[in-house]
Amino acid sequence: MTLNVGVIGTGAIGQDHIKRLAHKLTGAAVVAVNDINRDSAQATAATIGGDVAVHGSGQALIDDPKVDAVVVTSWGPSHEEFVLASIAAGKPVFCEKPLATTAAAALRIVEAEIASGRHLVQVGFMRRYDRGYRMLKETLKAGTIGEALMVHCAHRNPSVPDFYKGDMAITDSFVHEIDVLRWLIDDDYVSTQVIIPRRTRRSRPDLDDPHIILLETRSGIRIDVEVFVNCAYGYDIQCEVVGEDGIARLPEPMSIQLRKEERLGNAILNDWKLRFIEAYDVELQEWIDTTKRGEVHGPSAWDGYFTAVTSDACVEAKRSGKLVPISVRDRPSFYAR
Ligand code: NAD
Ligand code: NAI
Ligand code: ISE
Repeated sequence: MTLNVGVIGTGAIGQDHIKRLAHKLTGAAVVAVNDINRDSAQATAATIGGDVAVHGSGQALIDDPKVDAVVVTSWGPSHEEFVLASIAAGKPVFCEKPLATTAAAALRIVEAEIASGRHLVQVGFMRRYDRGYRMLKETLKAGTIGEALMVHCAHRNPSVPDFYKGDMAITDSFVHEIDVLRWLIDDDYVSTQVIIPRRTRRSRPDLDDPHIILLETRSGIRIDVEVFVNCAYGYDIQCEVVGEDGIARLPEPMSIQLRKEERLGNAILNDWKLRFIEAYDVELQEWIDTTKRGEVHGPSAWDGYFTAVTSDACVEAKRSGKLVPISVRDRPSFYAR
């Protein structure tokens, strides 16, 4: 059986996911698209081939009886509407991160999913599917470096587009660390603090850059993350866990080491699409396979909610310059681990 998918949002990652679903992965077909920019939806539909419906609204796509499951790759602020509509229609929905741009909106999704009585929502936190992060998690689980004490990370983009402003370093970029570190060390956060160092000359007045974000976990692990989205030199994701008996580091992406002209070096990637290309493939293939079995195994609406609560606390900590507690209600039994 083929899973017939409708995709809302045919921008950068929407087009990328459509190529995967239609041409690379197995078991799915893209049968419908929608974008607020109709020309973009139309042009994307033409690249898919076959009979692809171009709908005038996200709701019309969700209501299309040919659509078995929905992929939401539109702007973050529009996610809540489409995820709630998918739940109301009883259709499985894969939503790109963030699940919603505020904790209140994410909670509305959690409550709607619980009320529906079915697991329908998966959030696009693809780092959990990255081979390097998975190896790091296995190393920690095996006890090779003892108990984790500290985690040092960096999230660096070469540059960001003009629409990227305000708190997006937290709400659009740092959300990946919020999700993947919680999964990696299997612990929840209790407080955060945000430090704004000297601003890079490459940033704009409407965007603080870089940030240093500190998190403390329930068991007392301290995490520091540098988020630097105009670092210029490349797209670079770093993660080092300091344990009682040793240190474990996220592997660098594979690249040829060159000895040339009195230099020894490796190329550095410059695009998130390439850095996590395998992770996106594994994530969506698993989503197709589990959706067909009526299951959800990936990051859940609860994970999306936890991330949104943490992200809201970080934004508050940035504004106040103070340590802000992170308090999340108890995990509902519906989302038992
Ligand atoms: P984009 O701007 O290229 O694409 C978004 C598209 O959504 C645009 O074509 C826009 O016209 C459309 N859109 C916006 N509002 C809509 C609405 N109400 N109805 C229908 N279409 C609408 O952005 P992008 O880079 O593709 O990012 C999309 C989402 O994916 C964001 O949530 C972003 O955070 C996420 N993302 C995730 C990753 C990842 O690594 N997992 C990477 C990039 C982006
Ligand atoms: P853009 O401003 O070029 O295009 C946004 C689109 O949204 C337009 O098609 C416009 O018609 C539509 N739009 C306008 N008003 C709207 C509204 N009220 N509600 C919904 N849609 C509306 O911006 P761009 O470059 O397309 O990116 C927006 C999204 O893409 C963000 O969510 C961002 O996270 C993500 N993104 C992130 C990248 C990154 O590297 N950080 C790269 C590209 C996109
Ligand atoms: C972008 O939206 C992504 O999700 C990328 O993975 C991230 O590294 C980048 O900073 C975001 O803007």
